[in-house]
Amino acid sequence: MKKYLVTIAAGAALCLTAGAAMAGPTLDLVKKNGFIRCGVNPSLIGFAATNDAGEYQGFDVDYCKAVASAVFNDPSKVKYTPLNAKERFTALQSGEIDMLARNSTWTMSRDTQMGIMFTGVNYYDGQGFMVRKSQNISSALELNGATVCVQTGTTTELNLADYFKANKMDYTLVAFENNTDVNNAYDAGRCDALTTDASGLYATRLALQKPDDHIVLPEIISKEPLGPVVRQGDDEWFGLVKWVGFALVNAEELGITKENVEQMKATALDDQAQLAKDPSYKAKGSPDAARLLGVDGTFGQSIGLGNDWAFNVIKQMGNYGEIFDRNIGAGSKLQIARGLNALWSKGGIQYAPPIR
Ligand SMILES: N[C@@H](CCC(=O)N[C@@H](CS)C(=O)NCC(=O)O)C(=O)O
Repeated sequence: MKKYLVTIAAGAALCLTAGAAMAGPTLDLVKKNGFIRCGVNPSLIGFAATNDAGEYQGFDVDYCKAVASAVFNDPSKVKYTPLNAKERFTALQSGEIDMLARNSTWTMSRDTQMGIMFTGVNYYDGQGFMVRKSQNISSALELNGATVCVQTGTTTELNLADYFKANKMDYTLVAFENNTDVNNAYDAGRCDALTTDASGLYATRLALQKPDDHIVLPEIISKEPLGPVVRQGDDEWFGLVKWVGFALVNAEELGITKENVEQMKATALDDQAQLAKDPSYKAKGSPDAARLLGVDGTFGQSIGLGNDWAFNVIKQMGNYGEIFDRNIGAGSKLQIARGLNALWSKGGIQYAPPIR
């Protein structure tokens, strides 16, 4: 019996012990440089684009800033590299950037054959079509014989071929390496339809001469899980970038916002102090919040950071829902509905593993 108990205790110790803190080479370099080199889209309104002051803003930009907040408690510690579709992965492979946050679809070949890894999905998307209202088209299935504008080096051009083939339709391709050329060609009437990720269609439409003259057709022809990407071979950095995303989603689930995060942390600290005095004390805050905010446990250490890593992210950037709303959702020009990007508990599929 005694031997049996010893075995259980040893097993439990083994299962619960966290690994020693280890900063990977990328984090070391980032700390040495004093900033994160983040690859972003040159101009995709709502996701990554420069404002009048020449500063990058947007949903993807905020992911770079969230990582900078975790590492430096300062979202401004980012150096942005604008990259088009063709250049983006090479910039990561060559070490020119530390991470990529640029509406990039997580596919098997990209994830397994290119020396890069997707850290998660910050936006569940799908490919759609935009046409001029004057064409009186209400479905993509009416596009037989159409001329379609598309950007090269994307999943978009591959899905387009699949879709037309599957529906036994013909099309003429007008392809460009740069988005501006795609949009200008469509705006000038050189093609009947423009196709890209639905998020990109809404962003592109705003940049056209007369946005109201165009509609997005209802068909979504592919799965485009968009997410941040890092180089293979640095597990610690991969973990850090990945868990910043999970922290943002967990914060939304727990109702922790930019506004109330200080208060939530104070409550967690008070709970701990009361519990130390009286084990029967009923905590006011949730244990999940205490772990996320670094009050309980040492979770930051395992990704090479301090325990206030997630607290700093939420304090600087807000939670996932807040980032979504102000850049592309209800509080933005784009007005994109949460849809698939609502939390799993609210009808969407955004779901983060627990901090434990
Ligand atoms: N998600 C797709 C498409 C991403 C993509 O590059 N989309 C275009 C059209 S919205 C874009 O962002 N272009 C901006 C640019 O290259 O400047 C992929 O990863 O291949």
